[in-house]
Amino acid sequence: MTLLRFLITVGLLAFEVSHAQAQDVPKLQFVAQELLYLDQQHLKEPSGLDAQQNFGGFWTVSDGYAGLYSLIAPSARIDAIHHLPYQGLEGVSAGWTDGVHLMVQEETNSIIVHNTKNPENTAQLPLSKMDGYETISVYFDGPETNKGLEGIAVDRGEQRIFVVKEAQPRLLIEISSNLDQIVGHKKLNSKHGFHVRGLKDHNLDISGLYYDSHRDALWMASDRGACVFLYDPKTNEALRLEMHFDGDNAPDLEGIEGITLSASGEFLYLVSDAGRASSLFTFRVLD
Ligand SMILES: [Ca+2]
Ligand SMILES: [Ca+2]
Repeated sequence: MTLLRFLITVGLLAFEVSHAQAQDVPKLQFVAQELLYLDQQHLKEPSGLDAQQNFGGFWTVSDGYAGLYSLIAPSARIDAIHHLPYQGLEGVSAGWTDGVHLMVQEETNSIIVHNTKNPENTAQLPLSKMDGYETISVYFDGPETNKGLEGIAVDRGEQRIFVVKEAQPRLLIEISSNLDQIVGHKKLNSKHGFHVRGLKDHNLDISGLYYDSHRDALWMASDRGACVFLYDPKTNEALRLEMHFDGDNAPDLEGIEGITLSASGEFLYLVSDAGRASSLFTFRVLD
């Protein structure tokens, strides 16, 4: 093989690989924004989101009120509130076992376990009481209490639970299925794909988490980055997803703190904690 032919062959192979990767990356097409600021029901800071796979609704939590909200969409209205003994909740996942909701409380860096069928047994499980905490304790030292847990997601198939620390540093933590052990952790650094042009690295946060069993990947929302990352835990690489809008009416995604997919994976949903502009956003996922 001549050198020229070799170079052309290598070039074509590289093109095919990058082309295949580009095709595998989903894009997001904006569909709708519904305001989600419900003063009377104390839902003023929507901060976590999960889909109710059988009913088409959602679960959400709010920092400022100790409640787990069942939400109907479209029309973004509340159909039930489960009152909880804990507030300051920043993330929710309903996919663990039937009736059980796992939430995160930022100030104490705890997982809250709540069973809607047995609500008096709600438990608060601080990471600091779990086996293996010494492997991550250095990241939680210091007086800053607003850089703690912001998201939770579950992989029901493999019985994995993930939580994310928002910043300083951004950290993905895996918890054992019986919620008593830190199994592993990964820093979500700029070199892993977590960067947004124009935003300093220490300002980029991760504020919402969802596990996608079809892709074996984690979807992550960023409040300050106003964007969505798709993260592959096997390669430790994240991609920031392109968003498409009709015309110039791009929604303001600053403050997004919750993220989930529809059961079919066809739609991505986000909630924002943005005062009276707090909203539920719908995007179509284009593969
Ligand atoms: Ca919040
Ligand atoms: Ca925070």
